[in-house]
Amino acid sequence: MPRAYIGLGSNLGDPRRQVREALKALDELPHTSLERASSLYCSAPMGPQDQLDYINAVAALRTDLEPLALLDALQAVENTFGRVRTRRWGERTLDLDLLLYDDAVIRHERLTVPHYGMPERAFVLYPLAEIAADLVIPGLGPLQDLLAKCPADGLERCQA
Ligand code: ROI
Repeated sequence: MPRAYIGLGSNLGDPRRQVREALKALDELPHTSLERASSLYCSAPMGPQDQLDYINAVAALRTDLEPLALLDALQAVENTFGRVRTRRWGERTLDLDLLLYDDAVIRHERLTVPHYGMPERAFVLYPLAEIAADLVIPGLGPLQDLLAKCPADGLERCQA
């Protein structure tokens, strides 16, 4: 079964609870199971600074959904959490990003895989390394090399 990595983020409502509930929702998707989940991390916002800190995590899924079907399923979960999009790079109740799908490189109008923001995003790379330290990312190289170039600036594990 293909393996997909999903980035989770939230900074509105009750972010910890939303991220935990979202992990459950991922495990309940059709033809999909949650294989691993990172700890929860607290991170300062990337983008406008006048918003609350984020809770972030990364999940590994096993799924028989094709990439675009998985994207649809992720967006449906975001919607059930009442996702509100305010401004660009603004606060959100739940963000689910399809980061990686096996070794696929996808350039589709709705979907770019590997996710374009990965190299700069400590809140993606560090949780990902917790569950997949040896990963080699198509087109980007070893995860450990990306980590070496991406300061953890303020990212903190914040379980419970
Ligand atoms: N900043 C952090 N720290 N975590 C996120 O998940 C996150 N998501 C986003 C933007 C607005 C870019 N900033 C973020 O979409």
